[in-house]
Amino acid sequence: MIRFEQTFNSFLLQHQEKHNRTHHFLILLDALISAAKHIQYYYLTGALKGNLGQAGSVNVQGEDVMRMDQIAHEITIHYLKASERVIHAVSEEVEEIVQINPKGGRYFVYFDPLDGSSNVAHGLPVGFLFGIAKRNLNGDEDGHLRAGRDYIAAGMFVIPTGTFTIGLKDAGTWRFHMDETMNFVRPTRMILPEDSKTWELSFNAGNRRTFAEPVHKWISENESKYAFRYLGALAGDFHRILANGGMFMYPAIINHPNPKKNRPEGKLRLMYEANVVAFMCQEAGGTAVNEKAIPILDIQPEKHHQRTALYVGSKGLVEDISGTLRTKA
Ligand code: AHM
Ligand code: MG
Repeated sequence: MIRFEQTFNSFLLQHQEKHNRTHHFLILLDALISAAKHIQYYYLTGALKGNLGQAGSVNVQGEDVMRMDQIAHEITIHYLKASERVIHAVSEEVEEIVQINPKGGRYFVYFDPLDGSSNVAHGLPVGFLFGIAKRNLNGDEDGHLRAGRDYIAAGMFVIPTGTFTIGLKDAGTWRFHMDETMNFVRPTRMILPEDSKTWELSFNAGNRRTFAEPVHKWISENESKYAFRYLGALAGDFHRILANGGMFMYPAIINHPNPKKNRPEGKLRLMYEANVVAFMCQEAGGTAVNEKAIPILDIQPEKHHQRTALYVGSKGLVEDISGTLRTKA
């Protein structure tokens, strides 16, 4: 039987018509898709081209930068420039804001071009995460430190499976698969399942004793009710949560035996990691909070590379752990 697919482009044109989006938004999304495909190509051929090793330098977070991270960053900046629609971008790979088209652009793009770098050397899944905000049309610019609630879209590509998920403001979260012609097809609206039978928990279990005592206790009391999955790349782990329900968490680390390894602010980055999944989760009927049970999307960032703890997923579970988080706040 022939199966007829809808492409992302036709989906987007219909979305444009229905939600009064400008063609500028479409051009920007096309640029991000081109970047993701290009990164995926490099990733798939990386082992052969020697791109999966260490580049010998450190990124702004003081971590080793792998060659693929740099390549993915350069590719993304190239396509954002070519789109001419971006004022500036914030990339996990670069400390400074990257000026793209300050006079003519309309959007800010916050992105992590290759998230989950510990998987790179093994050719395992990584993510390309992005959030988009619009320029301020109603007053002074604000340093472009936008809270997640002001994003108009956020998405992620799981590389190298080529699955693309995007949350569109007030228009749902949608998943697309890449077909053999490298087109994104088959839009599926993602709604977190209410039935807890399929719910999963996802967190770095090796860290559990380093979490705040009430969080550790909550895990001990609740973990046996759910399946446990952890890949170590947010895009892959969150991909499962969106489909199956449950909760991904990266709590604050405060009780590490080596105090230098504590991360009281959390590990993940607010603007291009936590906000991206929180935005998609909200559009799919879920929610996300930080260590103080404050909604992630309400946090007003003070700096572009700000970190946060993250609890994201099905409302029932995130609200349950929020009660625990409030008791210690
Ligand atoms: P990265 O930006 O250095 O790749 O780190 C972000 C990644 C996330 O994708 C993932 O959820 C988390 O870090 C995994 O961290 P850990 O290895 O501590 O479990
Ligand atoms: Mg990252």
